[in-house]
Amino acid sequence: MLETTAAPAGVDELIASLPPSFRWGVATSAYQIEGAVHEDGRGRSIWDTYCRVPGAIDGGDIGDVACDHYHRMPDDVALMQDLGIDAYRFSVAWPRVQPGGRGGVNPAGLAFYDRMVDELLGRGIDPWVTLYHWDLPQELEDAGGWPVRDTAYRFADYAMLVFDALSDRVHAWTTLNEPLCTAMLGYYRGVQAPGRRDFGAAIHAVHHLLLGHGLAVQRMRAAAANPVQLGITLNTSSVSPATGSPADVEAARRADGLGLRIYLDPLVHGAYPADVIEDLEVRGVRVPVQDGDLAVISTPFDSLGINYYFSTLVSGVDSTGRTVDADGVPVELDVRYGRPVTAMDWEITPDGFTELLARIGRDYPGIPLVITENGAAFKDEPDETGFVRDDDRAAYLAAHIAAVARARQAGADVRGYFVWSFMDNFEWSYGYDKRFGLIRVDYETQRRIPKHSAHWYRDTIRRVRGA
Ligand code: IFM
Repeated sequence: MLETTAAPAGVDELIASLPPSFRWGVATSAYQIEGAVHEDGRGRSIWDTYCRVPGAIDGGDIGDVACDHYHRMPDDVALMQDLGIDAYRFSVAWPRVQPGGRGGVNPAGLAFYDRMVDELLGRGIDPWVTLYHWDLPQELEDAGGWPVRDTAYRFADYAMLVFDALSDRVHAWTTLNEPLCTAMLGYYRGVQAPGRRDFGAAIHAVHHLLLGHGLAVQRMRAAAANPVQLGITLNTSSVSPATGSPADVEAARRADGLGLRIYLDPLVHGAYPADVIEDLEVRGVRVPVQDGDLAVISTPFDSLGINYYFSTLVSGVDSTGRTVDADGVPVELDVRYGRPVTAMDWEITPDGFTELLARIGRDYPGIPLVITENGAAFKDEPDETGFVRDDDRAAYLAAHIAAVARARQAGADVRGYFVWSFMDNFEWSYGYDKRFGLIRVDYETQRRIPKHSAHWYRDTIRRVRGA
């Protein structure tokens, strides 16, 4: 927990320095809030399957009901309006719109998002659509999932079903949320759906995710009848070596390569980084690039979404002094800074956020940035009315928004900020125990109760706007 609730000197001034044009929002994703997994023809996703693997999710939780947002959407949008946000970032559930991941559209599933867009616009909130936030149709996983090239083409087809239906009213489009999690946590570490543990498959997934992004951007751009903002969202952290030793410096280089540059270099520069390719060769893995792929992947896009939670210190030496583990894999260990942590046990490192944004601005210039997620889980303790006095969350948000303002002063072109998350929700393999919301959800009754941080966020937006 944070040791103090008082904002460090300068935080308020930094936040107040953000311009009136800065966009403020909140974010969620479909599987984490919607529930209604069997309704209106929705197909099965890899998360429906994964949640039923014994031991995969803390407490055996599943997303079948989640926040019941599918049935409560208009009330939830009304609560968003109370926050005074400009924009709401949500994801579309692929298996709702195209149940088996291929073929025609499921009109009943698409209608939910159509209604939501109208509801948002009616309340003066700009809809920001993310097309893929991890809920791959199970049938596509059965056919090989993201490690298989065909999935990239299936994704572009699905993207067009949604784009054709909503782009008359939606201008902000994100293809993928956090491809690193899909590839590395889903196909290598096995801690997210589909729960596989195959490093080579994960690297193939990286390439096919990027290819799917590029194909979708090309087709959306060609079809756009109105001005659109097309982008992708990456989760990133600022990586530093634990010490100046060559082993630690090398480990930090490798972590940065697989954490950030393997995505941004092909997206922006049209090539995978040479050192990453060498690291992969050492591990017997090749990126499955075919002729023309890199031109597709580096199709220009308009906005880069950054999701930031913490920075990392890395060591290349394990506790026994080895630099390579028993499987021949170079050691890469996270080391503590010794900072206070959130309920996720993530260290609170807003300074790393400034460094990261300034560095992205320098190494990948000319691309507007938007913070598409930032926020924190804390051990919320509601009073007898259900109200949560979450000074810790408000302090976390203040420190990180100030870090964004500092990065802007250092030259990073950051244009907006979305809190993760609008409301408490299903935190993947951690289940419902980890609460990130501005709004408390009482899962017994589905009652929504704005926390102190929700009031703080609303007041902050007002202050910056000078309203
Ligand atoms: O809840 C997730 C979200 O789905 C993706 N980004 C990180 C969040 C917190 O872990």
